[in-house]
Amino acid sequence: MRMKLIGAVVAAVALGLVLTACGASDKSNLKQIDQQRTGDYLVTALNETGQVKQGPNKFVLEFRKASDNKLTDVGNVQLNSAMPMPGMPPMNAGAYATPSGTAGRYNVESDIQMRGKWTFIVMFGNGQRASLSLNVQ
Ligand SMILES: [Cu+2]
Repeated sequence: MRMKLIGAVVAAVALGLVLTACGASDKSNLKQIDQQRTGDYLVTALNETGQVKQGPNKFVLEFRKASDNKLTDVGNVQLNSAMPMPGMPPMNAGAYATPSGTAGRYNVESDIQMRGKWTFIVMFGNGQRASLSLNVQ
């Protein structure tokens, strides 16, 4: 009886480890730049350092369901980048999101000409939008 109980505990712990490992495979070793929740979605920008440098940039955009934190496909993704400038029209940086091959994960290429606070508006799905802040160094 006692051995059965221990066996069950060992099995549960082993299962937990397997589940943890599976959960981890859903993520990469990328660091978060910024995240916003909009409706049922968590929209996250990530790259290797978690920081954005002036000039050409590549980063990853992830879309997850807030309820289970699982990556979810959102179809076409459009980006609108802007840096508000006092007394001037906002600057913008070209930014393009393309599907990475993993549902819910997109590769972004952008060319950011100026250091400072940028806002990237992310438009996806059925008119959803998120606003991400990038502190460009
Ligand atoms: Cu500027």
